[in-house]
Amino acid sequence: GGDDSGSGSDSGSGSDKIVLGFSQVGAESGWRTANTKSIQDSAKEAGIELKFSDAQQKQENQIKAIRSYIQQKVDIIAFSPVVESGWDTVLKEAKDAKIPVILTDRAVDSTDTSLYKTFIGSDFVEEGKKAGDWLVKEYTGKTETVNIVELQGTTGSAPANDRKKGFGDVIAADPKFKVIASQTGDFTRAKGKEVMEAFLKANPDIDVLYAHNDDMGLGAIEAIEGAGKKPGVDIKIITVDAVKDGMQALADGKINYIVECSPLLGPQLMDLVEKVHAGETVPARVVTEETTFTQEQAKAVLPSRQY
Ligand code: GZL
Repeated sequence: GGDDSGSGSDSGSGSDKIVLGFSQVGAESGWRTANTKSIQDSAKEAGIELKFSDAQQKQENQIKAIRSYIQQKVDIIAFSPVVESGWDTVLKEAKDAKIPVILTDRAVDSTDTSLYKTFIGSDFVEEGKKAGDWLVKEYTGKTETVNIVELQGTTGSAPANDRKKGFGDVIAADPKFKVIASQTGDFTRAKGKEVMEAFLKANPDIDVLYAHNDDMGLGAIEAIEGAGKKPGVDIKIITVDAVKDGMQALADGKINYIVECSPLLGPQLMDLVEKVHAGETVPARVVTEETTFTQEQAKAVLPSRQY
């Protein structure tokens, strides 16, 4: 297919190799880059032939890529759905072509769970909850209003929907927490900076920023410093991911707390690919292990971080 970059570990004939077609969201963040590397390295390691495509965060490009994998008669299709809705038609085409599908990273809202074999990824509601829990603890005993602005991930994506929900459910317990502005920064630094500049212009007294990923938080830090305020001090910042640049900002005191979202799904994905290809049953849901980091913890682990 025209849009398939065809990169990956296709070394020679290897006719008995499993051929995996993977449609990636894009290259929007440090998390995504690490996720792509994990998938490519693990496919090589497992001797799986990987056909890989980058959709530049556009659903129609992912649908085109999946259709091209169906035409190429790959053994298995895996993808990270950029948004939750609009997948049933193309997933039915894969099912009719008898090509099993594995979801990674983000979920779809299809009610027909026969359309994919398993979904491996984080629990984003839990991630939002962890962010909210930290904030509640941070402001325990305080009574004055806490003005919060929120940089949401890609509109319609599972991480954006669920991180917003998890966080909102926790802070709803105390009326002093007020989300005074909430808008998408599309998981990118550039958009995060742009939206934070607008937030700062419209709201003179922001106490907290909750950003759905490190990259938007890092963009927001540039905007906060540009407005003559100290990130991590004048405005407390909570982000999600824990990629290297985010962890550095945490260690430097510009971010206050990071909820980890592991991008290293490659090894488990290849294991699931092999099992599904062999016709073995696999769990419908595989949840990734992940933790949280304070500024002190970031300083300690920074040297050993893989991404
Ligand atoms: C989460 C993943 C999100 C990351 C962002 O699993 O889908 O997309 O949190 C990335 O950094 O862009």
